[in-house]
Amino acid sequence: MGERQPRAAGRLGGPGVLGVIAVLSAVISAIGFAVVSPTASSLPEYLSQFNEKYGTSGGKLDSCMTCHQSQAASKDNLNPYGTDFGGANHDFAAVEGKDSDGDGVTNLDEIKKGTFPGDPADK
Ligand SMILES: [Ca+2]
Repeated sequence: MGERQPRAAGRLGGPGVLGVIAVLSAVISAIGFAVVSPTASSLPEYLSQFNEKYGTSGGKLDSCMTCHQSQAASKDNLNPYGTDFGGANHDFAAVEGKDSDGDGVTNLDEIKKGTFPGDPADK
């Protein structure tokens, strides 16, 4: 029973590498959180009101893209529907009859059909 196994694992730094990976992923997720949360802070309130009103929760329109031109939502990148909605003091009903993106389909019809009311390429 004189077998001796070289402790190669120690030399390769097994636990050390895992530790570095753990720290790195923690840092990366912290950065991701810091970048994402401020831009999204104002929006979820209206998005949840939208979902509640139209029953769109979990669907395609349950998205920043409903009112913004990108997922990085800010008030500087509102799409035509978001602009109209803001201009109507955030009254959904007030903009239902409009065709904000000018594609010939009213906002309410687009919402019912599950297309973006602020994207003329989607109707
Ligand atoms: Ca439309």
